[in-house]
Amino acid sequence: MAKIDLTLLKSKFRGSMLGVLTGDCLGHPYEGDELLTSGMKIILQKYFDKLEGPPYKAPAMQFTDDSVMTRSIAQSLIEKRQLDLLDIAKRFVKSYYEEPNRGYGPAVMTVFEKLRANRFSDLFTPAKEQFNGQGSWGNGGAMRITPIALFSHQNIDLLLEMTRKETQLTHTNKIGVDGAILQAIAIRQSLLLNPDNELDVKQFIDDLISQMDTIEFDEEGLGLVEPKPYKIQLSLVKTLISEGEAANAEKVVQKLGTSVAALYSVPTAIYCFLRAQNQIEGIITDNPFRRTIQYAISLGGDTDTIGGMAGALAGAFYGDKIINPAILKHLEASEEFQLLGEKLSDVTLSQ
Ligand code: F2R
Ligand code: MG
Ligand code: MG
Repeated sequence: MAKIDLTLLKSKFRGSMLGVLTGDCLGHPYEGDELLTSGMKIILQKYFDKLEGPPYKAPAMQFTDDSVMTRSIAQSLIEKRQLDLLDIAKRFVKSYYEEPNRGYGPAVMTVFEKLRANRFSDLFTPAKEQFNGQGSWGNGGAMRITPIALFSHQNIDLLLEMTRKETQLTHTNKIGVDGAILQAIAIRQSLLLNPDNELDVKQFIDDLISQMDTIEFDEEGLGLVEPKPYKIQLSLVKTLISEGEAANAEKVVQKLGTSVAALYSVPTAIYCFLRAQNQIEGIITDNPFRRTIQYAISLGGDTDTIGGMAGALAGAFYGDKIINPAILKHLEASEEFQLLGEKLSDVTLSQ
């Protein structure tokens, strides 16, 4: 991978943090919807056009749990300059009790309640107890992992360790943890590539597949029927990408999924980012960041989270200059997220 100059790297930190926020704010009104009909896609196109057009007054688009938890991790890393799980857990719980209606996952709220009840004396048992001891396989770990991936991008072993530990505060099922790892290594890859060169999409997926090959082993001897589920999903991503326009939205949703399950949303987000390297029928824009998020939303399902994860990848690849400032003006807390990206880059790059 080519060396990235410091100014560009800092822009990529800001871009990735803003990518989460943008996908979350613009995606959440559609969360839980079916795959958008062609009529709905036209309305979405006009909506994005309007956001990018001349300024108009409207209430800011609100963010949800995805951005709240991303913000908590970024704030903690900036203040503590290392992974401080107790601090992160406290921030998660504080934000949840301050604003419980930010659209949290139905089960993860129990973790926050138990952490508060045990006064943070045991950080991991509440998550381990979820779903009768199976732990959550939701995408809540992956949706918030951006600051960890940025902070630890220089050291892959540190990235894996930090991602595992932090995710296990709420998600202990291997599928939930490995989903967060896949998103983190995909952000790292995007960060380390030069956007002036055309993205080698096939190589990008092959690199992810080879890394997941070593990460996805049946470490607990659970006798999993298929021990490499993310590898399989990534192979599907590769096949769909190779099909180009022939891979229509129905097929993409059917093969990759758009649910709250990490396995059926993290590879989908990666696909959205990679697919948006080229024009997509019905999405009229020359801006690949917008195309990534608009396409992710058009697939329906967990739109805020898939939009946010895909946005994090696009922002980490292109940097924040790619994001139309007119769109950012319509988002709650966009200045705060830009600043968090800036401060996180200062802390990371001064170590
Ligand atoms: N909660 C939502 N969306 C619901 C609609 C919100 C509405 N628009 C509003 O604003 O009120 N979105 C957020 O939740 C997802 C992240 O969830 P997370 O953090 O992973 O939570 P949880 O509860 O741990 O898991 C989610 C669900 O997955 C199923 N599940 C997980 N593990 C399971 C297991 N081992 N066995 C069976 N089911 C399991 C459960 O249904 C969980 O509740 C994001 O979309 C975020 O935006
Ligand atoms: Mg959400
Ligand atoms: Mg969601």
